[in-house]
Amino acid sequence: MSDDQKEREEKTTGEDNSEASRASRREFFSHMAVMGAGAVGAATVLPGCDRNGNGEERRQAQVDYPADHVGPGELDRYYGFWSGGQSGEIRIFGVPSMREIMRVPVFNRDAATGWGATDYSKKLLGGRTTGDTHHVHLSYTDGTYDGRYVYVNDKGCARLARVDIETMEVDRITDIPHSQGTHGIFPQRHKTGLVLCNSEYCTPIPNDGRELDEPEKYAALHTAIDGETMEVEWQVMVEANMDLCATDYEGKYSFATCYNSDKGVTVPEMQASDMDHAYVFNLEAIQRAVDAGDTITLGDSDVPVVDARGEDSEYVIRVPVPKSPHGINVDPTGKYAVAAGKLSPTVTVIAIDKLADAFAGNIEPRDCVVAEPEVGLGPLHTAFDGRGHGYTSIFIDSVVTKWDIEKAIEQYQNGDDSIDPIIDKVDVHYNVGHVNASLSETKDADGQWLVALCKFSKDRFLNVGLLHPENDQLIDISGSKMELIHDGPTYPEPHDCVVFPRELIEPVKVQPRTIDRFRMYEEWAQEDGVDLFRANKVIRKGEDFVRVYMTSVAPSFGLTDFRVKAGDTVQIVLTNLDDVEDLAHGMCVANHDVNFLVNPKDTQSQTFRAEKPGVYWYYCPWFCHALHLEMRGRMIVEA
Ligand code: RUQ
Ligand code: CUA
Repeated sequence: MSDDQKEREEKTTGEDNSEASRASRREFFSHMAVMGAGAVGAATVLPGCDRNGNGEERRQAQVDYPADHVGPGELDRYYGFWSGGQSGEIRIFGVPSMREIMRVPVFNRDAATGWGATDYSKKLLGGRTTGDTHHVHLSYTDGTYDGRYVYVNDKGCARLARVDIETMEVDRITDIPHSQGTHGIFPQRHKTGLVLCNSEYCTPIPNDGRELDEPEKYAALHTAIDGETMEVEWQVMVEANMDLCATDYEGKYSFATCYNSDKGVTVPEMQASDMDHAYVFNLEAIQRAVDAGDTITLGDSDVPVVDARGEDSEYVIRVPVPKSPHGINVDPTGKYAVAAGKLSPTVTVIAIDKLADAFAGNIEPRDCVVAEPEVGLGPLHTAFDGRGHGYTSIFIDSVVTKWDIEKAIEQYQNGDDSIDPIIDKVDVHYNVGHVNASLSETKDADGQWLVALCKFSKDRFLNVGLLHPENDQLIDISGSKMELIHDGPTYPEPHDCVVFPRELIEPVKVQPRTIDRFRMYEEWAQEDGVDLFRANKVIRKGEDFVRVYMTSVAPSFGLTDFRVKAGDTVQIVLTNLDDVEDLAHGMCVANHDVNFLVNPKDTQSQTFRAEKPGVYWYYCPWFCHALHLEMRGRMIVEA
């Protein structure tokens, strides 16, 4: 292996593909086989048939593995967390293989896990079954990811959810008062801290039937949610819409792009003016106002609100930027915030250390702009490599533009057109939205991989009908020229992603029962005088409500049958006693639309009506054992 190849290999999969680590993974699989789950791994490839469809020729040609090759049994060097857009979920990818490894249901109804149907998920979701996840961010300590939480927004219903990384399960969902189209979110980076959330849409506030036809009076809110408690701490009311969000590295400021400073309600109105704004929020001043009670409340919400509509103030200043800005991204040094023009071919670089002077009134907000390089038609988002370069996604041109931040500043200051900050452009396929690079949004940006989330795949994949997949492309940015490495079809529509080395998080393999969900089950068990790990019984809780406690150990349930009466509401509480990693069971009740997953040492529950007398088999839907099909029992519904 040449040095070059070795370096590639290390960057691709890290050191952990040592014989020892592969051996330990082998042990796990042989353990599964001993348990009787061997059938799971019995792949069937018919003789003479290559699954790639190209036969021996292709196998021979594959001697030179490409840079993103992560071989069978090898692990990716990086994790990627993708938002799932209209699917309402989060997806976990491996980078550079770009394999989708897992999905985390968030605002959606997920049939595989029962999310959205189980009792606790229903309680978190408040009866809603759809979502639109746009931005995923991890919690921070000292400017980098601390591996505790993932935050994700729902643009559809103005919510912020938090995923507990230890168990990869949503543990909190917070409704944002008086907000519509909650879009940009960003956690504070010195320490999370607050998670700031923007309302993209302006409405009457409170939105109770007043000012229906007076859009000039509509307003929007910049909301701060405590990343630990997930409580809404405060809101700042501004006069116009807010799109993307960012925070600095010191906890002083948050940012929002405003693409519709005219407050239009039709498309032509929304793009009328040549200059819009980047709002800068002074978090210390806002906190002082909140502490001093210098706030109002709105409608039925008791969240303190700072009214900062209209003029620049100690709370917010408006930096003029051209035209209809979309993304705003802070570079890994924490010195610059870069707003992308969308309808202008430029990005605007704002020097964060000048903002204090602008807040003090010593300079104009526009004086904080230190560069405005021309990057292409339709710039949307900018990622960074930690070596002084920005990588801006260009929607209309379908390219990613790599540019030099300091050169752009020099060009702007000297008005010198002989200085060209543009280093490279690479075609992407097609119409790229977000780009994000490994650790780009932390002070540790490592400049290895860039992911381009393309909104259209057109001809890049097999034709699958009316709806085409998105195309998530991987670009190697470790050299001076960008290199497109991989096309990846994804189910609609990931908006954003974060990519970080796998060492930064450490999910568990057996349910530690630490999140809030278990408080609910403990309360029930106490109320009913049972031990969740032993109980296999039916407890009648009222005229027509029964709670059925059950345990599971492969390949049986603790109850071979249970009896209820027709018309009963039945709540099945299933505790999985198995503690072998990935030995999941589940509960599916025939013809009753009940189906949920129970991981090792987990408890889950679902509630349904048993309408008609008869015998209904319940069974385990997760392939858990050689006798998996026998893992079933009868629900007997008496007349
Ligand atoms: S957005 S394609 Cu929802 Cu982040 Cu820019
Ligand atoms: Cu338990 Cu299948």
